[in-house]
Amino acid sequence: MRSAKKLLTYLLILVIAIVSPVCPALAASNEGDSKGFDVISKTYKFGTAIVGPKDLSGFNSVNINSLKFMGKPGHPMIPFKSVVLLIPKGKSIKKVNISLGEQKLINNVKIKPAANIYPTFSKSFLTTPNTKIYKSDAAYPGNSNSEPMVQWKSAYQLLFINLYPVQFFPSQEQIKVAESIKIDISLKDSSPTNSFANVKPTSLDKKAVSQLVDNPEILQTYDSNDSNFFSEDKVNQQAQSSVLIEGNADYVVITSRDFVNDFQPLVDWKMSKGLTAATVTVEDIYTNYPGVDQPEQIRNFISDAYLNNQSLFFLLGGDADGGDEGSESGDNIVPVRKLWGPFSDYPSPIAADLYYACLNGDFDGNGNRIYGEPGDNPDLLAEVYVGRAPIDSHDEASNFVNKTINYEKANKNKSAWMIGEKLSEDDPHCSVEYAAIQQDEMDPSLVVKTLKELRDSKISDEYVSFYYKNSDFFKQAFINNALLLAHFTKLLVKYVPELNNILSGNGCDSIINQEDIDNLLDLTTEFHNELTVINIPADNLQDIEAKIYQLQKYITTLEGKTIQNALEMSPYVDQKSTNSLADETWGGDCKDEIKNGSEKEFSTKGFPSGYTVNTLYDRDYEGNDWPKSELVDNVINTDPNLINHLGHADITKLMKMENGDVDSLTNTEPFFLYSQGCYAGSFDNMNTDGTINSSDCISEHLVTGSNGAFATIVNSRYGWFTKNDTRGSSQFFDRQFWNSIFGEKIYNLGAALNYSKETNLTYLENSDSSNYIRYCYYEINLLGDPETKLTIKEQGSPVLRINNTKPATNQKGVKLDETITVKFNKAVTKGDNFQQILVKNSSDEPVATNNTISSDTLSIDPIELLKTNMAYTVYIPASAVKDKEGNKQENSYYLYFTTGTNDNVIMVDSSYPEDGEVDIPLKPMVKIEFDREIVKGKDFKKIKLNDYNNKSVPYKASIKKSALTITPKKKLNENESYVLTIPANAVKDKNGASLATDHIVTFTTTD
Ligand SMILES: [Ca+2]
Ligand SMILES: [Ca+2]
Ligand SMILES: [Ca+2]
Ligand SMILES: [Ca+2]
Repeated sequence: MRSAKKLLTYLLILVIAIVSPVCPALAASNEGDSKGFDVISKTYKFGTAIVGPKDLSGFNSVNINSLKFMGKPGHPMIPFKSVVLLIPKGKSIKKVNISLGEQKLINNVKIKPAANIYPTFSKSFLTTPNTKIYKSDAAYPGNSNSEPMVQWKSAYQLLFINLYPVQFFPSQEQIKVAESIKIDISLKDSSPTNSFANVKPTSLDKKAVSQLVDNPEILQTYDSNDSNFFSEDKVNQQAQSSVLIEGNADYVVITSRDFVNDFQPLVDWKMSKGLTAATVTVEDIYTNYPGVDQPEQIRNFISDAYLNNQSLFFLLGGDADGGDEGSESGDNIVPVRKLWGPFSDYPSPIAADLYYACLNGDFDGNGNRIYGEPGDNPDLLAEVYVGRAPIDSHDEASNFVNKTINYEKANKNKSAWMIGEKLSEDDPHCSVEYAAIQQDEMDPSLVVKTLKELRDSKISDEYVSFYYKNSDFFKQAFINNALLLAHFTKLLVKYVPELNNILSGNGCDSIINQEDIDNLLDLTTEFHNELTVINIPADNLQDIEAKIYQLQKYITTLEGKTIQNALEMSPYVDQKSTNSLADETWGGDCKDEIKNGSEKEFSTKGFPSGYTVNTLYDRDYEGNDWPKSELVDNVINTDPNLINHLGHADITKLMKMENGDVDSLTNTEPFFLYSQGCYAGSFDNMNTDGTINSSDCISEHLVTGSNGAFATIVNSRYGWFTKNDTRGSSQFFDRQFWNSIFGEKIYNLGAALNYSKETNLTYLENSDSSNYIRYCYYEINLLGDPETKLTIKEQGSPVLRINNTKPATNQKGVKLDETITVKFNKAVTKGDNFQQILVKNSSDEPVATNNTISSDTLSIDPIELLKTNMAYTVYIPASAVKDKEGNKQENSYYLYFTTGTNDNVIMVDSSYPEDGEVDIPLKPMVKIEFDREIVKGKDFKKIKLNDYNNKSVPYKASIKKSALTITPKKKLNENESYVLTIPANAVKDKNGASLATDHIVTFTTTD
C-alpha cells in the first residue's frame, strides 16, 4: 500500500511543476544603545513581516528575518525576538518597561500552528490546531513580551526576555506587527544575591556570556582589578583551600573510596597535560558537607571547590542507579539529582547532572523537595563542567579511564558518521484517498463541497499540502478549482486497484519491471485522454501535456529500479523534498543540518570541509531500514571518531543495537557518540514505566565496556522530534552542540554541552510551559570526561585558512599602489578557482590584477593604480588555492578595504602632451598638471627629455602651484619621437608624498 501511495503521488507529480516558494528574506535591523549603568535601553527594530501563501487550510506562515519561533504544538507559530542582556556588576533590576513602536495591521492572515513534538520512541500524527485559540477573539500571544527571567553564570547576571512583535487575532484573521519594540531596564545598586558575585569569570565564561548577550559592552563592568578576585593567571593566584582540597584543582574526580585508585591514571594524565587535579571521595564529602541529602552535599562540595580551588571540571566517578537493583548495578556510587518532569504523560523525574554544573540556588526555590520546577527558578547557566563515568566495578572504571586517555593521547582526527533512522510512519488516513472514495458515491456538487471541506479542515494533508507548498501550478489547477480536483481524485480512485496490481501491495518498495512500465504508460495515456475532456484552461493543459510527455519518456527508463529510486531520480521532484513525498520523517534530515550546517531559525556551523563525514540513513538505504550489521561492521568497527545519531531508542536499544551487541563490539579506538534517542542514557536505569531496569542503559555499556565509546552525550529520558520537520527540541540541542565545536571552537565536552543548552535557553520561558526545551535541558547528560577535547582538524593537518591579509579587512586609507597579500596558515598552490579571484571597486568595476603564489602567500597585484577614496572588495573563492593534500578553504573569503585620499600618492591630473600623442609643435610647452600643489623632489634634476636616439634634449623645468612645465631649450626635430620621463620622486607635495611610479610620456612632433 505504501508503494501504491508513492505511485499515486508520483502520478500527481506528472501534472505538477515543482516550484519552491520564494520568500525574500528582509534584513531585520536592531539598533541599540546603552546609556550608562542606571538604565539599559535598547530598541529592537524588526524587518518586514513576510506572510507566506495560504496552505490548504488557509494557514499562513509569518516570518520576520532573524527571529525565532514559539513552538507550542497546536498553537500559532509566532516569531519572537530573544533578548539576553547582561546586567552591570553591582546592579539589580528595578523595573522592566516595554514599549511598542508603530503597529501595522495585516488582514487575511491565519498563522499556522506549530507541529506536534513526539518522543523518539513513538508514532506521530498530524498536528491539529488548538481550537480554543483559533476560535478566539483575543490576541495571541497577547503580551508583547515574556516574563523576564534572571539567570547567573559565575559572576554574571543575565536577563532573558522574549519580545513578540506579532499579535495574531484568530477570529478576525488579522495580525498586528510592531515595527520596533523598546526595552528599558531601570537598575538599582544592590549587594549581590549571587554566591559567586566575586568570582573572577574564566575566559570560557566570558566567551559564553559574550555569545549570549546583546550588550557585551557591559562585560567590562565585571573586569575588575579588585585583588580579592581570583585570577585566571595562576602565577598571581592566591592559593586557597576548600575543605577537602588544598590549592588549585582544575580537574576533580568525585568517586567512592573503592575507586580512587582506578581513577588515578586519569588524574595523573590530566596533570601531565598541565592541569591541576585532585580526587575526592563521596565518603569524605558526606562527612564534611551539609545538605538535605547526598546530592546536595556533593553539590555543596562542588561549589566550595569552584570557589576555593578554582575547579572547573568535575568527573562524577560512579554509577547512580537505584542500588543493587539488578545484575549490573552495585551501590549508588555518585547519586544523581532527579529534576521535575514536565509531562503528566511522561511523569518520571529526570536524571540530570546539570544539577552539579549549575551552582546558584538550590533548584528548589519553593522548598517542596521537587527540584527544577519552573517556580523553583532553577539555575540554568552553568558555573562548571560536569561529566559522569557511570562505573560500578574496577573493570568498568579501568575501561573508562583507558579509553579516555587513549582518545586524548591518540589525538587523531578521523571520520564522522551521521546515523539516521526512520522516525515516523505515514498516517494511513489520507484525505485525498478519503475524498476519492467518498466522491464516487456523490453527485458532483457534493463532491466539490466535500473537497472544499476537506481542504479547509485538514491542515496538513499528506499529499496535498506537499504539492500545495511546492507548486504554484498545482495550487491554481487543483486548489482553486475544486471541480478539477474532483475529476483528478476520481481518476485516482479508478487507478488505485490497478496501481495495487502493478505494485506488489505488500507495503514494501518494489522493483519496476517491463510489464509495470507498459501499464504505467497505458495509465498516463488514459490519464491524458481523460484530462482533455475536462475543461482546463489551454495554458494549463499544454503544461500538463508537456509533463505527461516527459513523464512517459522518463517511465521508459525505469526498468529494474525501485519506486523510491524512481522518485529520487525523478526530474519532476525537487530532490530536497523527495523524502516528504512518502510523508515519513527521517532522522537523516535532521542529521544533514549538522553535517552541512543550517541557518534554519538559528545558525549551525556544519563540519569543516576536509573532514570526512559519512552517512548511514534509513532515508537513503535500500528498503529504508539499514541492518544492524551495517552499523557494527561498516561504521563502528572501522574506528570512527564521531557518531551523531537520531533514531528510535530505549534504555537497552540504540542505533538498532542492544546491550549485548555493544558488549561484543571490536573497535580498537573509542569514539564519541551524540544521540537524540530516548532513554539510551538512562544511567539511573529508570525505565519508561518508572521501574528500575535490571541492566544498565546502553550508553553505560558503550562507555564502560572495553570497546565502544569513550564518551556519549545522551538522553536520560525521552528525545523529542517533530513529524515532517526538523524543529524537534532535541535537534536544537544537537545542532548547538556541534555549533559549539565547529562554530565556537569550544572543544571540551563539558563546555560544549553547557553551550548547547545555554544557547537554547531563550526558547524556555520562565512563566510558560515551553516544556520540551526544559525537558531536554535536564535530560541531556555527558557520560564521559568533561575535560576531554574533541579532536577536530586542529592537529596534524589543520584546516586551510587565511592567517592575515594586507591590507587588513576594513582597513582605510590603503595606498593606491598596494599589492594585496593574503597569508595562509600553510603553503598553498593554485586551486580550481584561482582564476576566479576578483577585485572590484564599489562601482562594481573589476580591477585587473596579477595574481601569484609564493609558499603560504597569495599576492594580488592590481595592474593599474587603485582609485582614490574608493571601497574595494577582494573575493577569494574557497577553492582559489589548495594545500598540498588538496584541501580548500572552508569558506570563500571577502576582504574589504578603502583606498586613501591622494595623501599618499600624487596623481597626474592631466598631461600635455599625452602619452602617444602626435603632431606636437616643435616648440612645445610640455605641461603636467598634478592633483595638488607640488614642489621639487629629490629627483627633480633627473627629469629627462630624450630623443629618438636616446640623446638628452636640454630643457627648462619649472613648477607653478600644481603644474610642472618643461620647455625644450631648442626647437625639436620634425616628425621625431621623444620620451619625457618624470621620475616618481621628481616632485613631491608638502607632506613629502610622491608619484607612485615614473610618469613617462612618449610623443611625436609634427612634420
Ligand atoms: Ca549559574
Ligand atoms: Ca552500572
Ligand atoms: Ca520545588
Ligand atoms: Ca546505571
